[in-house]
Amino acid sequence: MKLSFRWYGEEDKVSLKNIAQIPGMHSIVTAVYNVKAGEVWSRESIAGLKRQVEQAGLHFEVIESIPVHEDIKLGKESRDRYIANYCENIRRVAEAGVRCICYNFMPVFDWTRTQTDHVLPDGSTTLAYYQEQVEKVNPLESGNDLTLPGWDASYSREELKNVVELYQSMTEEKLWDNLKYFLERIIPAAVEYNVNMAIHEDDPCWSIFGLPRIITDEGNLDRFLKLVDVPNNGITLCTGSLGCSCKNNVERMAAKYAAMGRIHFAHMRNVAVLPNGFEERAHLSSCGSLDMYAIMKALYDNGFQGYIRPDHGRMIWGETGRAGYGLYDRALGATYLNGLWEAIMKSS
Ligand SMILES: [Mn+2]
Repeated sequence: MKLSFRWYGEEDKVSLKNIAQIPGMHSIVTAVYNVKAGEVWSRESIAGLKRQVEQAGLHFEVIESIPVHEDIKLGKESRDRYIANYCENIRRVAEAGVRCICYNFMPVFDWTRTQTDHVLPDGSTTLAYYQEQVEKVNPLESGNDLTLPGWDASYSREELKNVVELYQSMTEEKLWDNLKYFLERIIPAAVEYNVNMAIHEDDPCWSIFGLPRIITDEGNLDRFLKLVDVPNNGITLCTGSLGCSCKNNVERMAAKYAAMGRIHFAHMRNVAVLPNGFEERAHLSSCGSLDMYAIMKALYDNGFQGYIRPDHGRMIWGETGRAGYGLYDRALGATYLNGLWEAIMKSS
């Protein structure tokens, strides 16, 4: 495995220098952030990221993410232009040395939590999802001005309502059709430029506000991989996104898809599954519902050679900043993942 760490560019409070001091760190996971979804990234921006990452002694091999324009997910006629731009971005980052691209195919919302500062008993803060809070903020209900963290701030309240409404008549089957259309056009570019595409599961892995969601469980991941059945069409195994539903056996999925050579990237995060939702927890197995050792062992035993990053961390030791993406708890997570991997390797 190649240990990696997400970095939000120059605006990030966490410096590349600090990330490089985490033992065993290999790669930076980043993206060009100041370009609208669907547009082409400039070669200068990509080269600038590569230069900074390499100056810190790290590798520039993973992009998270190249966003998929909403018109592609909606299957609008304008999608062909955005798909052409997407292929051009694949080409440009590949030419800069990128080997793996994470993306998702979730309508409207990239991720949904109801709180980003839930206080745990030890005083740390974390992201959480409580069903009763979700129901209070349904954008389809007029007169509702509440928002959730993670919502795209570029949408006005009215625009958000409109785009959520557009999806109300879309079936999951139609979304599958639109995903297939997209993959059939981008995967050949990924093959040509020798890049692995790694779709991220829907987070959380169930429908909210009537939006269709399809990258949610083992049956759907099986179906996804068969849409374009080549190694470059793979997944990001996000343990927290899949593991927030008790129905998903993340360890079994890690073993199965690693054996197939289709996991190109792993997001390692522990969650506590609750009757009314879930809370993100420290990485250690005993802090949440997931057996992180068993998942790492499943990856190791099945020949996983891709990138791994500690996913979200709590805010600890007084750190402030982007919720889920502080330095300290993610660094603890990275060190824990290193320890698990070394122990698994030496005892195998
Ligand atoms: Mn993730």
